[in-house]
Amino acid sequence: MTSTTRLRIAMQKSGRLSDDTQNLLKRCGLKINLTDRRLLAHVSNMPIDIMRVRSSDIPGLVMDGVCDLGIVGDNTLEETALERQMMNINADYVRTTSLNFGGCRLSLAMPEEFNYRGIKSLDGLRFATTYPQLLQRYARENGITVEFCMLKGSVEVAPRVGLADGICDLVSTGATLEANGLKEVEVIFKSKASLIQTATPLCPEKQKTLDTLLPRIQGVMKAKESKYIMLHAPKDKIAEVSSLMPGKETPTILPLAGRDDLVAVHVVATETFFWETMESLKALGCNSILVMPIEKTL
Ligand code: PRT
Repeated sequence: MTSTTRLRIAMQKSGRLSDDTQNLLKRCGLKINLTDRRLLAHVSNMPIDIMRVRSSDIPGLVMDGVCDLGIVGDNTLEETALERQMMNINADYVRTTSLNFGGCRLSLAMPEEFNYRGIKSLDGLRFATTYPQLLQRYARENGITVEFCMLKGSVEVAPRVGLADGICDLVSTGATLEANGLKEVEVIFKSKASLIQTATPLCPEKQKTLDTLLPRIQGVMKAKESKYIMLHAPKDKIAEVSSLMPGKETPTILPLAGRDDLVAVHVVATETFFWETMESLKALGCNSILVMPIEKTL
């Protein structure tokens, strides 16, 4: 159990999630020096400590109450939870919020020349993986039996060296599979980073800190997905222009100094704003179309 009233957050020390996590915390206004080698970094302007560890250790640290919160991939989280359940170790946690980075999928991949005829053609085969629990659960749910060999890295080489028939590994672009002569045949789990929290209620001081931090995290996430759109539109085309705007937000219509024929239209779009929409707006006589990133929103 953590001994202080400072909120302790576990994050990946170095790897694919560490930069995004660090940026998120900084954009939430946390003043923190993560450049030195200390594993426990103090946030100077909020009662928060950041513990920098391996990603695979984060779920256990949160489930055991050593850290109050953790930022980790759903793949690691689910694999750890299944492993602990199997060993009768506490696997409780709360997913506080899903984050919009670290996206990937856990997939089954076979050598290019493998004749894939659906999931049943994988029955009895052997897979190299870092995720044996997720693999076994998927096999059970699909009525097949698979063997596995545990590899923590370079999983992709296993079929080539005769260690396994296929692999069960994370994929994002698919370039690694292609480079190793493998084809993706089944997606078994979709993953993103999540903010997780210990299942034990926090003391009032820590809860107060979390109540301040969480809306900031959600604001940063929302801002990342949102765009501020500004344009000049013909006054008699306001209805058509508004109907082209993405999202449910009502645009703000403002007069333009010295122009009776044009108005300024401003809107925050939480959905993708496509080139096609810009071209349609232009065809309606709109000009000075600006699409800008939003830094924060509350
Ligand atoms: O910190 P620790 O060493 O314990 O964890 P780790 O070894 O899993 O760290 P890291 O940094 O490799 O991954 C951290 C987390 O990033 C993962 O748990 C996922 O939640 C997420 N993530 C997102 C990925 C990928 N995308 C990803 N593409 N993790 C790994 N990969 C690897 C994959 O294993 C394969 O080797 O990238 C390769 C495939 O990438 P593509 O783009 O070629 O398909």
